[in-house]
Amino acid sequence: MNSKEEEDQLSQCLKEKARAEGFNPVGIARVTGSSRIQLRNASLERWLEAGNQGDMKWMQDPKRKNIESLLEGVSSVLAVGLNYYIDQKPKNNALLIGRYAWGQDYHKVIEKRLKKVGRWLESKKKNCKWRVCVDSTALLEKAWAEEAGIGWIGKHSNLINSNEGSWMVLGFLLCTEPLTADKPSKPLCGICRKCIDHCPTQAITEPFVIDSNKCIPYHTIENRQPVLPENISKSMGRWIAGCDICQEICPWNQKNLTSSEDADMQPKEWVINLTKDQVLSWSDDQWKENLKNSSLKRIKPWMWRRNANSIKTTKSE
Ligand code: B12
Repeated sequence: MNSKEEEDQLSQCLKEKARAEGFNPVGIARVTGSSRIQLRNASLERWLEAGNQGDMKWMQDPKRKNIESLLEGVSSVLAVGLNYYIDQKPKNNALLIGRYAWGQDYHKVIEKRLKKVGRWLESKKKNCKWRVCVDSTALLEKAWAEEAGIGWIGKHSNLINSNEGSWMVLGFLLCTEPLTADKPSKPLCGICRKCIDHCPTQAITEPFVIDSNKCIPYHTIENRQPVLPENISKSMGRWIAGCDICQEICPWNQKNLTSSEDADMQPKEWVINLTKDQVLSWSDDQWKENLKNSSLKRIKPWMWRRNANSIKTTKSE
């Protein structure tokens, strides 16, 4: 086998290993100074200059524009999606929580599984260095996912895969091993602008651009102010943690949705059954218990109460 054939075979096997861990889609990008990544870096720059990050100062970390700063000598990126769609609706009048957070903390779930894939790669290529990135590292994730061909960036700015839709969280294995790249994805939103028109706070200020200062997830998850702005509380409906409106309305999420059977993605009982009374009456200790192994622990107990108090449209039961 020549070295190109060997590289192809290793790349295929690596993707198989990732699929065996429950990831779908999976794809590989090469770190070669792609002009698309340069364009996405320029978009990030413009986004920051416009102040769209709100108080998320950590978004300004210059490392986000330089993948090499996350792993010296990085040559390839394995990008994976983990489907979190569950064919279930919250109870009538329940407060609403973004679907990405219904199950176990996806950061931990993805990290644990991708580390297994990384260890397998190292067993095949002794000198290979690798690193797992999920959400919290300074990686421009959706741009790399697009580059690896696992989906395109929709006008709502979430990554969409033509078979799986957009109900997936993303994970990345950076490595120093040269691997065979997949074709980058092409945008397929066409002239559709449903996500833009249905956003109750007009947070999608132009296609592909989210102003966090207007986005319900930003205010319910990231905003640390004691009171939410009036324009948000007036429009947040029953969304107490995150918001899925721009994805719910997306035509790519209407057909052939596979309900995840992954044990880690199944909803916690309280998450799909939550009332305002519960939110306000649970003690900090009770909240700590609820939020164990959940990505929702980013929302502190006082923030749950603040968010509940901002919700105007629901009866308590
Ligand atoms: C900051 C952040 C937020 C912020 C800001 C949102 C945002 N869109 O930036 C807030 C708190 C609001 C947020 C909300 C949500 N988030 Co968030 N968030 C992130 C984080 C940490 C960084 C995103 C980022 O780089 N923003 C900066 C701006 C510049 O990037 P952008 O909006 O993506 O802009 C890109 C496009 O506009 C594109 N672009 C520009 N012009 C053009 C033109 C064309 C033609 C094309 C195709 C593209 C394009 O280039 C830009 C740069 O890449 C990522 C994890 C990570 N490390 O990347 C998760 C991440 C994006 N979030 C995620 C999730 C699940 C959500 C929510 C769905 C949660 C919820 N249910 O409430 C919402 C969705 C809201 C929305 N519509 O974006 C997932 C998305 C998974 C997916 N399928 O895409 C990620 C990838 C985390 C993960 N590892 O899974 N999030």
